[in-house]
Amino acid sequence: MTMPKMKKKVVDAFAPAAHLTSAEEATGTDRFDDVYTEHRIGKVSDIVADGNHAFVLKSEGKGCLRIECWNDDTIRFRFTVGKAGRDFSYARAEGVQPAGEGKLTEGKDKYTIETATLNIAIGREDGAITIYDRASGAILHKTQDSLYGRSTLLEGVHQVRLQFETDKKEAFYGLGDKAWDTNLQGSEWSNYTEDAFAYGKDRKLLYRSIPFCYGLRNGHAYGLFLDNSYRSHFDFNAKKKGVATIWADGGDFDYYFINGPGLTEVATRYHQLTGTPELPPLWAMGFHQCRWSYYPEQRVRDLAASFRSKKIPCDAIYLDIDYMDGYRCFTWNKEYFPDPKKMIGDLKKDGFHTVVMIDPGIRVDEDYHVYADGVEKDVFCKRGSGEPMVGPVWPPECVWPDYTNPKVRDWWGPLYKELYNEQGVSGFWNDMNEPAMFKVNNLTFPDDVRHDYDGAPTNHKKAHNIYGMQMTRASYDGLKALQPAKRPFLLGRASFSGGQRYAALWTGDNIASWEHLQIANRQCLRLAISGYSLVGTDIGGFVDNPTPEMMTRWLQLAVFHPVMRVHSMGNNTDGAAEAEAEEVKKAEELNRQDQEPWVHGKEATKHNRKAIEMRYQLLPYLYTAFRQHVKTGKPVLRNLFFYDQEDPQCRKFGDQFFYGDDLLVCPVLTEGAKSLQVYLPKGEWYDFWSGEFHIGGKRLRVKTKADRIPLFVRAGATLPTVDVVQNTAEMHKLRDLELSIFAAKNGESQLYWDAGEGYGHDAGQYTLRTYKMNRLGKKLSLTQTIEGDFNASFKRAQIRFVGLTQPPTKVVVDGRKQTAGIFYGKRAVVINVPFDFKSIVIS
Ligand code: NBV
Repeated sequence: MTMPKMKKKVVDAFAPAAHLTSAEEATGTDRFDDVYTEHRIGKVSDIVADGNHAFVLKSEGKGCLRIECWNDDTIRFRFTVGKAGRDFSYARAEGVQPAGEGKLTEGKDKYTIETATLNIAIGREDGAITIYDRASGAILHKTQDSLYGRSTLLEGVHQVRLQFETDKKEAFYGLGDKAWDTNLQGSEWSNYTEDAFAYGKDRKLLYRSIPFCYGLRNGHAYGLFLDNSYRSHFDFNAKKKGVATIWADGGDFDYYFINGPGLTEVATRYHQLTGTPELPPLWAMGFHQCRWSYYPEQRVRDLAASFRSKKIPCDAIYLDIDYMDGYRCFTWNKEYFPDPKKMIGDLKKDGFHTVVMIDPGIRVDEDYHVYADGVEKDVFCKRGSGEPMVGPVWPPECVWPDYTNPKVRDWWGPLYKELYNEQGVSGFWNDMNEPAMFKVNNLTFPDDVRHDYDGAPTNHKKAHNIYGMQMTRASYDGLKALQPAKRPFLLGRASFSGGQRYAALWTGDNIASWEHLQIANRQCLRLAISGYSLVGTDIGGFVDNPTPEMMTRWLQLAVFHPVMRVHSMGNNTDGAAEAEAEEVKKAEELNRQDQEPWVHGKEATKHNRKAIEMRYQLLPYLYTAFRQHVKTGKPVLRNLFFYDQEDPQCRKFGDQFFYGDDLLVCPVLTEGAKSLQVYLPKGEWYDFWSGEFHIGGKRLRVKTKADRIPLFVRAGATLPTVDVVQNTAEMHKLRDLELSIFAAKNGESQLYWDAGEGYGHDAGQYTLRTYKMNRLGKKLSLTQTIEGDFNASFKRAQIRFVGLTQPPTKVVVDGRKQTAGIFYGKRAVVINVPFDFKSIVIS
């Protein structure tokens, strides 16, 4: 018997909610919960050019579309419900303007805008968009009918949406801050910055909102960036098969299609739009030690002394909220820290920078100068009713500056003066700026809170996602104005696209678990390819205690995360008592153990020290990679598939990554691992530790050791390293730089070096060295070209040749035969030459 075929009911997951009635239906005198109107582009009657980079659609529908060619590969589509309002963006870097050109042609069914690389077709019938790669004719982006908007009588615009065709084989990456698997295909996410204490892998909302994703389709990569600060949602083929949907809870559907074809090209174009950070001070890339909280002063001094006596390098110590007087930002608890200036000065003499926390929640207290002055200057956020927005964070009653108001940002910056200019604090840590609020399930402000939004007042729905970013902007600009000759260092928690211009990020309140170690890496990678290269995690986990092995593995991984900071929840009770945060109290019971690199016994300390030392040895390389990011927008951390997006194996090994162009990192993320399967992509590689040569395009099982993680170097690379120092200030006294040459037929690498602080580099005070290698038979030559005038402390380069098949019999440096200063080791030949050498030829 054949069963009758059941018809599957098709539910449109994106249909208007049942309680809404359409404007067409609501024609009589009946009343409804709310009445909605749909906005589409409709029949297109004309497209009018506005200059040579922009085009405006004339159409029948209630939705308007403007298309702008920012360059040949970056196309902006701004869909508005009704006429377009002010063109304003917090995400775009200052001064970036559309500079591309498009040629418009009219066809029977469609209009076409042509750039050098893309054809953008706009359907006459409904304004649907199809983007073709001109070279191959392949479809890169095809909207499913028109862009769409929905408004209701009571809410105004409450949804703007794009649906585009996709299939199961397409991979989706990015989206900033999800702890989920690398490829987001088949999943759905929202963006609304949230205080995500002890988050899990599947937590939908985390601390940052970055509405930017990559698609990788038939080997061709593209990016989609939704420049909209409302809560946004990305459905990657989850609710509706064959379709990906991106929508936001208000505003314009203002999105950029960013063409590849390479993933790296997409990343760099995204950075052209949203900017890159400045080069951080070198100390910011050293090792940092944090805990909630180090106090009183003697404890901080003892901590610093322990680092030095145990010979574990360290550059910064952080003070969490307890350094403040009753959680009043910009004050000190004088009982714990009677003379902060003296303490900070002494720490500095010993090579430690002090970083302190500043929260946005300002204690309501008329005797507190920040509150009193803020009230007088009217800087705090207000409810829709006009009453101040008051709520609990650490103090039971707080108010929050409206950082979306330029006047408030100008008021905020100088508050750092005493800490920064007078007491010598080096850097700041902006926490709780989602903005986070205690006691309510909502975890944040209600929607009616008002914000200036830089002169276009609005409610919290629109301003929530950019609140934290604007706090870091106010802090960053303030620090810059207070000490223009210093590079600010700011560590922030909440942010939005473009926030990378102001602050480094840490991933928030993670957990000491093996799963979280993997998540930590994934989050850093995802953040890095989403615009935030200056990232790190709470090493060892914030909540709970790591096992010795976990702590070591975490440190070994974090050598390759641009921010390397240990942080833990510690056993702070005061904060929990006053704030009555139940979750904090619970977690606090689990957190009795310290998390400094020496607390897990002799053996673990040895491994931890080795990892931290390695960070310092590699700093010239890491700093160079970061400088490349600043200049080009190439992410510092890149998944393997950024190296080869055609190779499916590269997509499988999601935990491996590149730090810069030359190092391939294979972290150990599981307990008791005896070996690790790694994948070496096509190309030639050297094992960093053994010098062993490998042809890539293969899997390799590597035996793991307790004191290291597998690490490979690209053949052809010249890797700059230095001797171990105890802090970065010492690095500028070193006379020797080590250059390891990983022999190949040819190759090129760079070293960037400068004072590590200040802006001398803008006036040529830097040295950028390009090393080029060539091998022909037994003859291997290395040339160095030098740009910039920085007088580095390095006087000598120790050249280590790795991978020579036989020891050289002749060494010629700058045209002269060299006989002295050559050492034949087991794995490498070392030749000492002047730092400014021009060429070395060995044969
Ligand atoms: O200031 C205390 C903590 C801080 O240590 C942590 O790094 C932040 O992410 N802060 C959150 C508030 C604690 C909430 C549980």
